[in-house]
Amino acid sequence: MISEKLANLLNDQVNNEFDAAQAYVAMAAYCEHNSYSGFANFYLAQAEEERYHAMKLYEYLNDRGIQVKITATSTPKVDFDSVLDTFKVALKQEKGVTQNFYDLSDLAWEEREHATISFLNWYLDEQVEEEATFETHIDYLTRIEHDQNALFIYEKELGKRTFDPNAED
Ligand code: OFO
Repeated sequence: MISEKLANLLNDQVNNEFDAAQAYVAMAAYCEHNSYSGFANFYLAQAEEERYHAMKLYEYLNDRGIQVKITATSTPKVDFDSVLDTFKVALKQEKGVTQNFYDLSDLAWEEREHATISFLNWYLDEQVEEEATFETHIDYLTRIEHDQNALFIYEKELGKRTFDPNAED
């Protein structure tokens, strides 16, 4: 049985994931506006992934007999100093999401809610991957920041990214 406290925190995370999606669309818009369509594509795929994360939580809550309450998303950051800056902001955001899942897991363990503990493990693994991805991009972009040719090639690579929900589970 999921307590009201745990259900509310899980519900908050549905909304946090939609917030993350909006933040990534805002980063895509910044990149697109500055003629970096490959980076914009990367962020649009990331936004799709965040919506998938939100809906996975949504389905879990439904399966547990809890009605999800969707709230308005918060206004994302829209001004950035550079493409590299978007990746730094993204990493910070991901670290915040990781903390959310640690808090959720702590509560699930406290309540001995074993099904929820098991469900949340997927997100904990996912967050390790997400943070590593952004850290790698920050390292590469820092290295090639002033090399327009390298930046062009790197951007084209990220322009190929697509989101495949079937590859997630
Ligand atoms: Fe949902 O993983 Fe990023 O935020």
